[in-house]
Amino acid sequence: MKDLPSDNLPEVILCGRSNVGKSSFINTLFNAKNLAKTSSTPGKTRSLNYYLVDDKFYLVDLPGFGYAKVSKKERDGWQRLITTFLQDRDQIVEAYHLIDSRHNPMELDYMLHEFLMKSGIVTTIILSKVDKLKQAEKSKAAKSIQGIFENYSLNENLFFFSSVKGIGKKQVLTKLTTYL
Ligand SMILES: Nc1nc2c(ncn2[C@@H]2O[C@H](COP(=O)(O)OP(=O)(O)OP(=O)(O)O)[C@@H](O)[C@H]2O)c(=O)[nH]1
Ligand SMILES: [Mg+2]
Repeated sequence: MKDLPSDNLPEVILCGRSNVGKSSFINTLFNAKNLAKTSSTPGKTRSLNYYLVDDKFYLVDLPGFGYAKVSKKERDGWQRLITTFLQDRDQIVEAYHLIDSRHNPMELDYMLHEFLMKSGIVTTIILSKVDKLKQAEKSKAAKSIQGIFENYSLNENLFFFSSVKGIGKKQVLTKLTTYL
C-alpha cells in the first residue's frame, strides 16, 4: 500500500475473476497490444498495475480473484492486499467489474459486487468476451445479469465487451471520460 502513487488523482479500478480479460480490456481501450501483460493462463496479473491516463486519472489493473494455482500463502497475500486496497483507498472513484459473458456470475463475483456496493464505489459491469456468444445467447446473458444485479441497465452501466472485436469500446471510452 505504501508504494501506491501519492498524487491523489482519481482512480478507476478494473476487477473481477482471473482470466476474464481485465488486462486485455486496457490494451483494447488504448489501442496498445502489449501495454498490459495478458495470458491465456489465469493469474497473469500479480500486482496492482497503475496506468496514468492523460495526467488526469489512473486506471488500475488488479490481479484476478479466484486463481487457484498459486500457493495458499501468496493467494492470501493478494486477497489481503486487494481487500485493504478496496477498503482504504479513498481515491477510488469508479470500478469496472468484468464478468465473462459466457458464464453466470460466481460466488466471488457476488462477494466483490457486495463489497463495492458497501464501499459506495460507482460500478459498471462489463460482460467480457462477447465475441464468443451468438445473438440469442447475448440476449439471454443480458437478461440474466440484469435479473441478478439490480440497478444495472444495458448500455448505461452494463456493457458487452470484446477485446478481440472491439465491441463496446466506444461506449466504454465515452462512459469513462464522461464520468471523470
Ligand atoms: N475471445 C476473447 N478472448 C479474450 C478477450 N479478452 C481477453 N481474452 C483472452 O482471455 C485470456 C485472459 O485475458 P487477460 O486479459 O490476461 O485476463 P485478466 O482478467 O487480466 O487475467 P488475470 O490477470 O489472471 O486476472 C487471454 O488469453 C486473452 O487473449 C475477448 O474479448 N475475447
Ligand atoms: Mg490481468
